[in-house]
Amino acid sequence: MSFTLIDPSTGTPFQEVPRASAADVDAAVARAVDAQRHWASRAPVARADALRAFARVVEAHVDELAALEVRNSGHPVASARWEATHVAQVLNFYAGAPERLSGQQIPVAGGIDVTFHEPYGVVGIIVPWNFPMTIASWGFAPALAAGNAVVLKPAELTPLTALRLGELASEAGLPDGLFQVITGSGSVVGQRFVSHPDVRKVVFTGSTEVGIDVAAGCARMLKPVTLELGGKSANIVFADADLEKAAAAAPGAVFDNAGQDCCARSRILVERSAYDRFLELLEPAVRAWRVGDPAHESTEMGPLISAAHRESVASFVAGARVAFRGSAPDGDGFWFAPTVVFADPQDRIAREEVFGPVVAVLPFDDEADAIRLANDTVYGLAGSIWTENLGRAVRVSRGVRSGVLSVNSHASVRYSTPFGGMKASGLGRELGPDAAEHFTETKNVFYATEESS
Ligand code: TXE
Repeated sequence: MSFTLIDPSTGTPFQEVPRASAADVDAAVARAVDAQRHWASRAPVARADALRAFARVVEAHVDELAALEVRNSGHPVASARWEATHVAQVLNFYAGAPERLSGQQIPVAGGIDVTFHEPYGVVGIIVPWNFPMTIASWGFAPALAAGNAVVLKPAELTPLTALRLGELASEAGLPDGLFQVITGSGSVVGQRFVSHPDVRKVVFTGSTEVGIDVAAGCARMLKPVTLELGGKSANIVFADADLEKAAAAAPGAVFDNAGQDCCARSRILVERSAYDRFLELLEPAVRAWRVGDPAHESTEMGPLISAAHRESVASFVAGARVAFRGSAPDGDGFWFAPTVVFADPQDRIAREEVFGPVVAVLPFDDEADAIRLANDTVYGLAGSIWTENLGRAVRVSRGVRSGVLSVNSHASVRYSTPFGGMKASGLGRELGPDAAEHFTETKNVFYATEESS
């Protein structure tokens, strides 16, 4: 059994990929259990060196990985190269962790009390199609660093870079069975990660609906789970902001990766007194957004991932009040032009995750209204605040219920800083200084020092 991959920029089928069964997962987990035991017993510096070697091999294959992502996912080549480089950086960053996962020594009477960060064992990672390489690495790099083995399931639509990363791990000398990539459907492979007793932690990135189901399954197994789910993030523009800069940056904040980004600032909230001026500045920036062949160096946005997804995105725009649009190529491929719509807070387009190059613009009256509107969503992943007033930047960034905010910037992802959502956007954090520790459980040991009589 297999499934067919389709090049999203041409609509052409180009490769078959195997569909694993639950029995295949069980066999992989058995290999992982064995590999993990040896891996965890290696000296911390040996695990660090192995991860650095993996990072170096990834660095040497950045162009190849990027080309795979262009073909499989339609990502612009410059973005895909950034993504592959980011994977190497994430590995390098967490290569520092094995030698830094220190426990505590706690003062107690009659002996010594020490804590250890014990790896879970085997970690299951379920990855979506929007950022196949980077999201995978946010799970596997810290999980491996903490002494775990990893079984990883890429999305059905976009498995190629994950499969190649699995091969590169072996080339770099990681032990057999330590990092295995298993292609297949969510309902079979993903669910087996949830139900398998030897998979001791699950990391899931995807839709909120499936994430809830995965969390419920993990709860039945008393299994910890990290969830990175949907978003409806606000880009809040105050009248005192540098409006030119805010308008120039807004398209990138929502149209990057064709809007298929959990951090997409898909609502622009603009203070009423600056509303007309901001839209005047936004229009040329949207029209200048370069949509086209993802293999071209200057392309800023490629196609959507699939025909079905394009239909879903289009359903949001049908009947909406379109302000203006950018352009997209005609012909085959799942193209969709960047689109700006006027919206009211209760409109579907202002509430649900579109996951496409569509942004809703809404006015607000004052600071309190901006915070209220930004929080008027079930989600709480990311967001941006544009203002020249420092006090306001502090107040609003503390008032918005989101896990990742930026002021006068749209930066959301750095391997060295924590990433994750509040409310329906997720549970737990990835990346940053503490991520390796999240793949361990604390063991407390008391060593009695009293002499036995
Ligand atoms: O996600 P799914 P889909 C949102 C976005 C998108 C929508 C649907 O709005 O349009 O979700 O995308 C695996 N048990 N996001 O259908 O189904 C699946 O195989 C275990 C936002 O691709 O959640 C894939 O590997 N696993 C999000 C992964 O889960 C299961 C990123 C995600 O698939 C499973 C992606 C099951 N029962 C989608 N069913 C973001 N905000 O970043 C599926 N999977």
